[in-house]
Amino acid sequence: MRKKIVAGNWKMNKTPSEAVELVNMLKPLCANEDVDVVFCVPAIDIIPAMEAAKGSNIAIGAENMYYEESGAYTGEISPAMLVDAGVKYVVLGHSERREYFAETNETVNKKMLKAFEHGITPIMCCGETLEQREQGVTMDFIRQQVKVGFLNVTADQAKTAVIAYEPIWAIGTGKTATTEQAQEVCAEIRKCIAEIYDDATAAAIRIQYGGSVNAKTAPDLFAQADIDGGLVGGASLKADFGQIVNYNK
Ligand code: G2H
Repeated sequence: MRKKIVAGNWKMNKTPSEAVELVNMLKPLCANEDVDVVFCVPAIDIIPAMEAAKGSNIAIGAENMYYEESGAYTGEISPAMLVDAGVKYVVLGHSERREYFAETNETVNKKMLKAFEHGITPIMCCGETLEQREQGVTMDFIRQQVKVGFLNVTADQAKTAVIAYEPIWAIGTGKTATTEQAQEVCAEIRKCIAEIYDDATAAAIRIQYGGSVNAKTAPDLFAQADIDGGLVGGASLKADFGQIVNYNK
């Protein structure tokens, strides 16, 4: 049985002091032993958020990371920096990073390999544009993202990974994919993992849905056979996140 994982993706929101306020507000609302709860926060908020989350079930994650160990890479954050700060999860290849910061399947793959090397669990994002969906190439595109993203990742590593399926047309638009659309693609992603590795790896890997998830849509989405939780943007900044985490109560 896969444990559900519900992660907030704060994106570029909340100053360090606001981060502490938000964690303190959400802490009592996010207790649910059936779910792994993660807040992926801006780099500058990691340490204060971690302090504020102490003693709770909330793990703090990063929203990005570089694939080199250290050196002349002005503005970047290394895997060792995240590990030293106590970070356990990192979002990689979010569509906003692919669109605005030139992330490619290849750079995502380098980051995936580094994350595993340092014992950080990657939450690797994939998802199609509206145009791709309408052209009927959704799965070809996502398969490519998954296959390149997981290049040289071992089966044992892949078993611990998280994939977030986020259709780009549903991100921050208020348009959630229907439960059927989300389940269909998540099942195909699991099939793709079975093809790359084996059935045991496909059965172990956790696949989230992301894209305008809210307290109303979460219960149905998370009840699907191949949806193991969600990556939540806008609604992770509000009390609603507690309801999303407690989707089964
Ligand atoms: C998709 C999601 C979080 P939102 O980007 O990764 O954001 O829930 O605001 O659509």
